[in-house]
Amino acid sequence: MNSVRVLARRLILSGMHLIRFATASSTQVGVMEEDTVRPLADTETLAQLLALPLDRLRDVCADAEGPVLPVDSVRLLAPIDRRTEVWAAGVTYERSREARVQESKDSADVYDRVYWAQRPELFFKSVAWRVVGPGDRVSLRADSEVDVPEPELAVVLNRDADVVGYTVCNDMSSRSIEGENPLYLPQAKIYRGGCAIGPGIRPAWEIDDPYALTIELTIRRDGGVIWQGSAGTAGLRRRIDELSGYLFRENEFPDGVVLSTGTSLVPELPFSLRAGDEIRIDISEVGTLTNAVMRGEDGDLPERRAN
Ligand code: DO4
Ligand code: MG
Repeated sequence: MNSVRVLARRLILSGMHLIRFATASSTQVGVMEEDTVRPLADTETLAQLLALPLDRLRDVCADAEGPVLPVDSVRLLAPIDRRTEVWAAGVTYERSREARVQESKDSADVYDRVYWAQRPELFFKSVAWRVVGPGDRVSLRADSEVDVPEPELAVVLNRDADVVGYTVCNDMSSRSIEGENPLYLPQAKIYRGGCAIGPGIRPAWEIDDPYALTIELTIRRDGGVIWQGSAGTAGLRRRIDELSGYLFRENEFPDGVVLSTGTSLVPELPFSLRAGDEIRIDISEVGTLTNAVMRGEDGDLPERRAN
């Protein structure tokens, strides 16, 4: 077992989390509390839960009973499956606006305009099967020169657009490709190993104030810390219901959706991630997501899941 996975397991949090996990014989959905996991009987996928009304989902979590597994005996998977999509909001914090204006060759004004505009920037980020889980490796594109992690609070919404919980998202980004031309955004953002989520979903009813959380990013290289920073969700320029309201306009999400709310931490240029780095994102009350970095095909690929 690699050291990142060991670390990810040790960083289990207080409070309840909805998780996907694998044992030697199966993939299951369960409730993780402290050091234990309780599989949810009759629930095969998280998507099933995101198709329920919020109060039913709450009952399912409260009624979880059955065998209790030690968390060390399971492997945590990205908390997303089936048709649940990942979307992301952009330029929702002043730091993201500033960093994009700086990296952009000729189109700095589009970032300024979208920061102030009424309509937010929302973009598709990932299908469920391509999402990297806690302890797995995220990737740098082989054709990119400047790459950063984007540590973001992600909101998990059910099919009715109710916030059911929160998780950590790493919206990996190629700054060199996006900076070349904003129309290259899908290539800068959507690629193999470009999105990590986890470790679980902290239920909405356990978070008092999503605008009072702390996000910390730590990047380790060759045994030392090469970059570290922290920021608060208080700096989010948009409200969560504003972002989800736009996302659900003219769209439906029958298996729910994960909406990442944008980055408030961007390492200064010319910093770029390298293969072998380790990225750790801590969001208070929500969780810690740790992933090692590989480049292109040079390493093990994120697991491909059929469900
Ligand atoms: O505008 C491009 C993407 C912005 C983004 O991903 C962010 O602000 O987090
Ligand atoms: Mg982002």
